Amino acid sequence: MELYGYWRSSASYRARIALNYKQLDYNYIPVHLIKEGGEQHKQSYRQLNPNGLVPTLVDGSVILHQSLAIMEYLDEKYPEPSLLPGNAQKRGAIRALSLDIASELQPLINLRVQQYLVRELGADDNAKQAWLQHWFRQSFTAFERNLEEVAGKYCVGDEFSMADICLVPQVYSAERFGISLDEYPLLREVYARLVELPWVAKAHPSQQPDAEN
Ligand SMILES: N[C@@H](CCC(=O)N[C@@H](CS)C(=O)NCC(=O)O)C(=O)O
Repeated sequence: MELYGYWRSSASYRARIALNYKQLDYNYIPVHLIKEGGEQHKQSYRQLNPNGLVPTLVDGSVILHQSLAIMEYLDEKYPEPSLLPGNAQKRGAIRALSLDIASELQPLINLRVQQYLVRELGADDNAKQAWLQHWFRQSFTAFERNLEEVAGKYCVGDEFSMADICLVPQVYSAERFGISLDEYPLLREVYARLVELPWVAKAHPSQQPDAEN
């Protein structure tokens, strides 16, 4: 399998954690999102992923974009250990928390959105930071409330799941953008537990071949 990704990309980070958790070997192919206007926009990459976003997973003749679709594909092909453990209620909660991050928060703070704010709408550093703060706060406040209902050792009960895979990279991004986590004690507690897991630690951006200082 081949995973096209970028070290600091949260969606690529999700796919890496899932692959590691399932102990699947893969070749990591870096796609630099900044250099030369962004390699994700090159024709050669867009043939694989017309959205011009990472990650993309290639598994033989299968070419898949969208990290959640990639995770569900891996889960169907390699069911153990499951990314969606538990009964229907738990699996519903896992999917809901995953989507809260992958569909509601991350798209608003994605690189291309930040670039549009700055380049097309003239946002300065303060305005861009206010944008990030606003969406992180709205999302993490709700995430904290949801964790109060469903968390155990991890996001949903005591079993590691896709929701945890979505949370870790988003907290990494929050820290990178200088977002305070003080108001989210449960989220911080779960995150601290998650980053100690070997399959999560191995997926950390700093551990990737394309990592920069
Ligand atoms: N929903 C997509 C999001 C993919 C995405 O937004 N990737 C970002 C990095 S985290 C990207 O490639 N950004 C490049 C850009 O904005 O130009 C997924 O989960 O795979």
